[in-house]
Amino acid sequence: MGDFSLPEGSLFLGFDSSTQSLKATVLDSNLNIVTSETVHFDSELPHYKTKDGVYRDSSVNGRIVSPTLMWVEALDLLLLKFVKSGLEFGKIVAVSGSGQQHGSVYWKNGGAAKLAALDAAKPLREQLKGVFSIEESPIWMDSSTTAQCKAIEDAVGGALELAQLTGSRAHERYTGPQIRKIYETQPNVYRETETISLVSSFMASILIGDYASIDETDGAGMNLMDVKERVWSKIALEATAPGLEEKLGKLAPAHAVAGPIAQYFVNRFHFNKDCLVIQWSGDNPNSLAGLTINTPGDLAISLGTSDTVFGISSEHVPRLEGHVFPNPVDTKGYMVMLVYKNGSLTREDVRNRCAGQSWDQFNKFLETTPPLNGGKLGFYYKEHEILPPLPVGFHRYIIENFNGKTSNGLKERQVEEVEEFDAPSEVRAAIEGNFLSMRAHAERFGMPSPPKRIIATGGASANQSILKCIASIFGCDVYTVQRPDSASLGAALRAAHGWFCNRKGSFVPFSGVYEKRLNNTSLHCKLSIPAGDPQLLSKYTLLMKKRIELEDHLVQKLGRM
Ligand code: ADP
Ligand code: XUL
Repeated sequence: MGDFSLPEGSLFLGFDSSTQSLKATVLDSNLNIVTSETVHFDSELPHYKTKDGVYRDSSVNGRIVSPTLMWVEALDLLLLKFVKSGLEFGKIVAVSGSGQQHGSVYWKNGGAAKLAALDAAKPLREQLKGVFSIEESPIWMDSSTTAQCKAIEDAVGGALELAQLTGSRAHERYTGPQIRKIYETQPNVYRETETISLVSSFMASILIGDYASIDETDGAGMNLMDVKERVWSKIALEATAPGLEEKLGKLAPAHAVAGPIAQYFVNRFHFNKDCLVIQWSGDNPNSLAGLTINTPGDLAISLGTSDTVFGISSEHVPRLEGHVFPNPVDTKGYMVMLVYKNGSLTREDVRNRCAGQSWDQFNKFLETTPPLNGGKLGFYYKEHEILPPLPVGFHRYIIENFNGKTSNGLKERQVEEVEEFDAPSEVRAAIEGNFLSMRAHAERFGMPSPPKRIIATGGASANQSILKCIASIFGCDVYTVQRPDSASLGAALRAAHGWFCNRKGSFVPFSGVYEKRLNNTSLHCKLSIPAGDPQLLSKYTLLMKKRIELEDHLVQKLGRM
């Protein structure tokens, strides 16, 4: 296995540039968390006037963007916070990061020259103002590209063909359809764009003072990459926009060095000039790394702005639902994932409407309502949902006399659509709905059922009442890690991994980096909630089937694709 010791006294820095905030975690050479910081966009950078870190454009159906410069200013601010807290920048030997997936940045002609000439006397924001051909980056919440998705799928021979080739059918938030829309609607802007970055490679570009490659894992979230070969797909590129390969640059594996840290950061923050920037990747892939998921039976559930379920797989089976990416810490395997747009923000909406804006009250309702909710099922789409592809809207049903007894056929049960539930039932319907849907789609996607265990992460994984519902509905133990931000932790771990690979001159197994240190507090997964009662599980199985029937019916009536 070789020597996996990290230099004594060294530090590893991992960022997470996500929808609502920029976070960072610093690990020491034993992979213990030394410090962390967050910049919350709405409250700490209020002059951008974002809500939840984004602009929802009411004039264009489904257009959701974020001001690109806000991400830059957040980096200025976060590094200043580290200066104030006395972080010894000179000890950081490698940096990496996570970006919200699919979001894209458009550099105007001349952008590279600006990046190379950053002046350490000035903040980044001042210097990067005006370098983007589009100032508002489309992000993963955007759903304005249905026409482009259809055109791309048609051009490559259908949705399943595109999934076979790139790992996913066309999705509105994916970068390829977003680029095609820009090419179609703003051809001049497309023409004057020198380089297109993902959020991940954008942030890495600032750190190296040059355009960083897109990494092979986050690159799979574009509908542009051949997921088996890990190269740009000529067919997909042609189906998207002319002259695109040139604007995307080369792909690089996630463990590769993007470049040495730019002189700007050496002069302004006293980083060591030998500090390496390891390729950034997507937030979900880095969470997979941060949770050290390496067993096919383990599933991770991330409850952040989006809700995601993911695990690993040794093969690529193309499907219309869900996504396949290259595993960011394995040169051959895959990562499989399902994504829900109505995650924390939709739960917050239910909390605000029904529980006086208080998680405590929300949890009280969860604890005092019975599992199965007396057959009350809800579908809450505050945003256009991805899975299933349904528009904004709330739908509530009661399955009469539902007691979950297996002897009665479901078909005989009466289902009534209702306008509202009482507040406690609404809270339970929202949470049970989240996880019944996740379980049904995960099973349909071929994910392990029941999973060996679930590791929960993201902001809402701090909520024990929610975790209890997950354990009952999935019928397995639920684990958590010390901190809910596995994406920045994973980025810091990948920084250490990339540093090793660079020292060795080739890929080394990721497990070598963390195996001996697994009991360290930052990596240690602890059992949070044991698997629920098996009888309750079989009742939930029946309720899940009913929910899927109702969902299929809604998709037929209202679905987008
Ligand atoms: P991101 O995907 O932007 O990184 P986070 O993982 O930081 O998001 O999660 C932020 C979300 O966590 C908030 O929108 C909030 O609703 C949710 N959250 C925080 N604490 C709780 C809690 N106790 N119960 C439920 N949700 C919570
Ligand atoms: C993944 C996705 C979201 C974003 C959130 O496909 O769209 O989970 O990565 O940051």
